[in-house]
Amino acid sequence: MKEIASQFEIPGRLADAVPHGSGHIHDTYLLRFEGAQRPARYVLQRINREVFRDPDALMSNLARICAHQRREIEREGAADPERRQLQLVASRSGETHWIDPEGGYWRCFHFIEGTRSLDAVSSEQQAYETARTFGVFAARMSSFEGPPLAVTIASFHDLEQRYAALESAARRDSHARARPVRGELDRIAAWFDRLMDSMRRTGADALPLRIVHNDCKINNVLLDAQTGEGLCAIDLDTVMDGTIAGDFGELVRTSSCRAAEDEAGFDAMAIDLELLRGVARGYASAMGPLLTAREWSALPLAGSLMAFENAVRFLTDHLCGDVYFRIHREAHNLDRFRAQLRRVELLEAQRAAIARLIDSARAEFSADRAELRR
Ligand code: ADP
Ligand code: GN1
Ligand code: MG
Repeated sequence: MKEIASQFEIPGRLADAVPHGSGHIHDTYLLRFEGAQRPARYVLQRINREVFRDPDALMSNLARICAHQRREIEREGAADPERRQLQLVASRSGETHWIDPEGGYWRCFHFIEGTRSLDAVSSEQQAYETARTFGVFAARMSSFEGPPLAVTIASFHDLEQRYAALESAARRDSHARARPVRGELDRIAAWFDRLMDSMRRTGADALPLRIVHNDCKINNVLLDAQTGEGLCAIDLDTVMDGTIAGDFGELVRTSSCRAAEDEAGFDAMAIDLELLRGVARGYASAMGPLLTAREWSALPLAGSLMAFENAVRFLTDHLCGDVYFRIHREAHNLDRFRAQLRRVELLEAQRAAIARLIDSARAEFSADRAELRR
């Protein structure tokens, strides 16, 4: 670790390096440096190259996105600008990353002090702040200029392709894991048909593209550890063209109940409408004025779509031998899958109530709100 850390422009001496966070994709370490004017902490990450096939394009996106966010934050005149966005530390040769002799891509960020990321939400205020932070991030990206961002993962939220990948994994059954989930595969097939139909009915299959975050899960936001204020959207590797349904849906999936993603406890799984009100109001407070009527109409379905997409991806990975998402115990992806499929059922049962909360947020924050209130 010392050798890798020494490739970045960091003053002082490395005191320790420990694995950090609960992300499923990269290898993330927290570094503590001593000996310069004062101790300082950094986040060192090895990019997952199985997931991100073109790390050069990814890093070029990331540098442009960080610079744009920085400019917007300065223009807004927000307090504490360096805690509101990711900041890369340059390599000794002035690059955004360092490539090790095995071809591993490493990058380093300033650690944003005095913050925390949550794996489950526990109050309406937390849901509001999380959603608002992702909303603010996307609203800032609406003024992004220059050549289009590279596509870092193709067809990232393409439900038909995700479902086809599951079917083919089940057919191949490379790890002999399909038999115990036969019944669940049938349930998934039925949900797939129903949700595709709902997508067509609500217009969620024909939404405009805009630059979105694409991975708005709750632990990809840093909240101020003291005040709870949402400060910074992180994990920017999938920021590219996408739809509002992906972002809002991921917020609903991860912040509409008190359970963590892999937890299937009956009470904690219940959809909590107070939390959902926080999500709807928080996201709309920033993005509401920019949304079209068609986008608003797609929002009530978005959470079910993202819970379903993640369920399909977790089960696919379980069947393929856990090659994509990091797991921490045996059958972890199977547990995640079961919890997410249950979430689809619970969210669909509440779709009308969710739509009412979104309508209220629309009346409060959309561009045509005066008309809607009448
Ligand atoms: P992954 O793609 O594996 O989820 P992330 O980029 O989300 O990787 O990082 C994993 C975790 O590390 C985050 O959930 C967050 O808790 C923490 N983290 C990442 N970058 C920073 C940072 N600059 N400051 C503070 N914490 C960070
Ligand atoms: C991954 O990187 P992380 O842990 O924030 C995944 C998301 C999934 C999520 C499920 C690049 O997010 O798409 O929804 O796990 N990221 C990528 O927890 O595939
Ligand atoms: Mg993450």
